[in-house]
Amino acid sequence: MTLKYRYVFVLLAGAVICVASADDGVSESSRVPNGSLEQIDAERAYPEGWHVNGEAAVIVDDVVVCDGQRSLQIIFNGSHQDATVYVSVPPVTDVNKSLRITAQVRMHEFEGKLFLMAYRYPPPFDRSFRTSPIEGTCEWRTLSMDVPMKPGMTGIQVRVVAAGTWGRVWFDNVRATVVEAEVE
Ligand SMILES: [Ca+2]
Repeated sequence: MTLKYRYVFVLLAGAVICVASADDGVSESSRVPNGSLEQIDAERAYPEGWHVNGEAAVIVDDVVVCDGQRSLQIIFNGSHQDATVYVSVPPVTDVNKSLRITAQVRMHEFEGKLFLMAYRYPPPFDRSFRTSPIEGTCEWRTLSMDVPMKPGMTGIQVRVVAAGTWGRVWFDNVRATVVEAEVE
């Protein structure tokens, strides 16, 4: 191998490594573990760190994705159903900060309510945080809300909630980034 070709090889190897780390879908600044939904718990066949409640079917989708190779799809079949898909996020100790929670969502003929929700742990929960509900059909778009920190917090539970009768909902790339808290 000549020096010139070795140089090209090193460049190519570097590019492959960059692509592999970008596939993760979560930058260093996001505090949501496995927010990209890419890591699958083999025993549960479900994204690591994520849990689900409710009657609606929630499946790992490897075709319709926003980032990487996986999203979660929630399917409604005509009767009223709901699904709450949730993850625990570590808090920020600085009470002058907020966590900005964002998720990419997509809908197809969804009749119901889709929104993000968050609770500040530990209980009792003084208040909940949620985005305005959406429905209908849309390509990938961002839902976002800010959750201010308070003293003694042990974590935040971030929920993607869908309740409805018909259609399909996808979400991917759930993130929590630290921002300055707005003065209330
Ligand atoms: Ca993904």
